[in-house]
Amino acid sequence: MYDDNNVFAKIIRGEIPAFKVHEDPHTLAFMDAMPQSDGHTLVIPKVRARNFFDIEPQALARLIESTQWVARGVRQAFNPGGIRILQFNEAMAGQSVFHIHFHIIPCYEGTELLM
Ligand code: DGP
Repeated sequence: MYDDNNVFAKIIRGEIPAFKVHEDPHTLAFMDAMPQSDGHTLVIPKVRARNFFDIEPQALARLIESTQWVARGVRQAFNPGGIRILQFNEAMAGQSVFHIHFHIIPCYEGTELLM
């Protein structure tokens, strides 16, 4: 089940603003509005997909390729000690926006992360 009124669908449609760092025909990346650390970035597909289980394999492959590309840019821009790549499915697992997305979360010395 996919709700077209979720915030990421609105960002794709340009109905609400986002700090975009990458866009191609299939994916979009933008800064997280509630960052866990400096450089926390989200990568989403443009297709309607609620989660990891809903998305078509080809769209997932494109999303992962885009995530790798963006994560390389985040690493270069922020120079963290490490980077977490996270993805949650359903509220029980911590998902709050029901349009599949990957988190790119830079990790720094002395900074404790909630996710
Ligand atoms: P998750 O818990 O995996 O569904 O993460 C959703 C993330 O989306 C969370 O880190 C906060 C972020 N977020 C929620 N609403 C907005 C928004 O309107 N704009 C942006 N840029 N990020 C948002």
